[in-house]
Amino acid sequence: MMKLTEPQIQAFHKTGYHIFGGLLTEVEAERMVQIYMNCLTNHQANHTSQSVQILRQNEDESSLDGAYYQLRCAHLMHPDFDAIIRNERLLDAVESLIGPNLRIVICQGLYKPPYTGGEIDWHQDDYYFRVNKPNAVISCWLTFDDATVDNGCMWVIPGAHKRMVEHEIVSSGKGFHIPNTDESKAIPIELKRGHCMLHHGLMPHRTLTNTTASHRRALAIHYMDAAARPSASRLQEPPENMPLVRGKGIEWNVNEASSI
Ligand SMILES: O=C(O)CCC(=O)C(=O)O
Repeated sequence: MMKLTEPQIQAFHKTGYHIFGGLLTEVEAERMVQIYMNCLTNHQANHTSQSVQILRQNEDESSLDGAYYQLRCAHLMHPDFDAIIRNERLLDAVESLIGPNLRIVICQGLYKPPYTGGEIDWHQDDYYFRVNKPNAVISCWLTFDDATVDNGCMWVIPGAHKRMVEHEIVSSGKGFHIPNTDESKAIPIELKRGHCMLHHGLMPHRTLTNTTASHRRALAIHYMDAAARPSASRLQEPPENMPLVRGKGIEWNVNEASSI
């Protein structure tokens, strides 16, 4: 077991995030880039596929060049993505924070192409997931390219993970954001390729537009305590979208979703 140390756990509770460091080598990160791009091409070619989504678009909506892509449930698209969500070192760290029973809420492969307008504004993951237990969600953000302020790295607000705040629907209609966020204490988390960070489900976070000529590909893996239950809409997901990756989990039946 490679659990976090007690000081690391205390620091996480105080700040709401933890810089894990290297999970993949440079060579492994480059391999994941190739896998990512192949999955994107293959799933886009299949026009009936719901698995590739465009989350944000440049003002010129006819241009796909400005799009920000999501491989929804990336772990189902390639065994190497599936291996990452089950990485023992990563699970040990997550277990240190939310306990030994771990389920995936969603695993998203997120790509900001060069010069994309795809900003993801401030939000809390717990606002989407609505898990029925406090402190039950940890998100891992793993980058396959060097992530910088200029190409859309993660930003957090240390210590701002203590309560849920109101969100509004973003103007495109796809997703929510926190209006009028106080950004005075916000910090960017720049990461080398293959490195990752963890944050609390209530941590307000965002990523900005990629203004550079480089690509920014990352995997956002959202873990939850498998003894808890997510929102009704997530209960309707096919079980393979939300696999148990460690320990024991409560089971539910799709029909329960309508009664919640
Ligand atoms: O990768 C990104 O650009 C944003 C990821 C994110 O905010 C999330 O997964 O909640």
